[in-house]
Amino acid sequence: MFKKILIANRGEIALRVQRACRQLGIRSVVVYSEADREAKYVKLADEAVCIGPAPSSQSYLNMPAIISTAEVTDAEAIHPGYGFLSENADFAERVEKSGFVFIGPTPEAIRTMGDKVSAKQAMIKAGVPCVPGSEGALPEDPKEIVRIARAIGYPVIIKAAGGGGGRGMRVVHTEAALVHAVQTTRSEAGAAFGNSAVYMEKFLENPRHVEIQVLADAHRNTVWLGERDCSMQRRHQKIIEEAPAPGIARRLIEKVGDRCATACKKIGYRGAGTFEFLYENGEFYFIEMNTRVQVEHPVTELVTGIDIVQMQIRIAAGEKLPITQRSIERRGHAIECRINAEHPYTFVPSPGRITMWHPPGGPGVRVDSHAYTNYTVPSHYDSMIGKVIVHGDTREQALARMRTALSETVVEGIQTNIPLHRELMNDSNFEAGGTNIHYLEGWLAQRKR
Ligand code: MV4
Repeated sequence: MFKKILIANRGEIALRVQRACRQLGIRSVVVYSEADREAKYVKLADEAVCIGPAPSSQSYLNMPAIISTAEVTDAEAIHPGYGFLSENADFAERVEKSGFVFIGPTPEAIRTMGDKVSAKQAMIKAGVPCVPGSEGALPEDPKEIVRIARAIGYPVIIKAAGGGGGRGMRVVHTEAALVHAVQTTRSEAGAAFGNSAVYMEKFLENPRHVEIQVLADAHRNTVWLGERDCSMQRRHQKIIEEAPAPGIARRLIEKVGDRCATACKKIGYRGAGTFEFLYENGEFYFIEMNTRVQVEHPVTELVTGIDIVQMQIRIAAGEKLPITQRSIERRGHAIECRINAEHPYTFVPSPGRITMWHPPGGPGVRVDSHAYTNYTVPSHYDSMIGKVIVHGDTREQALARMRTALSETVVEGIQTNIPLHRELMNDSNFEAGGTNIHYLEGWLAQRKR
């Protein structure tokens, strides 16, 4: 096992990784920007090194600064968290070329999954069900493009190979609009991602976003840890996630989960990963694979009892997975609410000093946050300041625990989205379960203030 790990991230996930290291008896080094000097994980760190000014381009995205900090502190491995450099294949490669272990998949796997066309091709080959669409990238010939769209049937969606997470997409409803839409998406993709390749899929109108967590070790052992429903989102930012996904047949989930685990084995995947699916009319359709630990990983941890971040570290150290698929039992129901420093109605970010921070507690309640009373939320980064996660024997019990937890939570000095979560936990459609990816935006448009 490693003696020392460098944590190349900030906020709640830096604290989460620090805790996993401590529990494994590993010392950790945190790197931080000038804006994060007062953060909790910096104060709690075994070692902390300031690597640059507030803008992430000069700190959390500064590869030479991070790698040279690993060198001078004698760290053996680097955990990238989520966001920042976590899915940057060039970073993973530079980390390994410098003699450190990148806690994540191989650079090749990150690269394959980062290109959404090659990711989909790998999944089709590995037997994962995908959205019907073009075989690979679209050709230049307009006649060919029209033929492909006719075969799929309208509406179709044009997506950039270099996009993902909602960037670089365009829905097309008619043949008249098709060729122009492809051209526009191409040129936007070229400018935004340096890759003008685009592909086409059948556009699913009212799907849910359901994703499957996997773990794979370097010895070809792979498991899936169940699914998460992440449909409650606004502008591609998830705000509530839960496990299991309400109302989906267990047989079906098991079939898809097994396909994901088998696919990992076939492509030689290593580390933690997430298969993102759209779920509509009783069918799963793969869209993208994430090669990092995700914000919403705690709901899976609570229903399985498996520490995903510890597993990432143990896998990177070359250990065999200590669990088999048969040993994994999923118990009860978990819900996560992301707490953002933002106005609850306008969503305008609300950085500044937290004058009072009272996190909730009690049975089945977990809070992952780096915040504390008198902590100043910097304006330079994502507005998420923590997550409240609950677990119960049933979805009803989890909901009751979340309502109680949110009623106890006090955050003063800044605006947060806690009022929004309190309302949603009492919304009859959320209570019923199974709302789709468009539900929240519709609800917000109708909402009485
Ligand atoms: C889609 C889709 C409908 N049909 N693909 C958006 C994020 C990116 N990961 C893929 N996205 C979508 N792809 C087809 N063929 C609808 C979306 C989509 C979406 C997906 C997941 C969660 C929220 C979403 C919000 C809008 C659109």
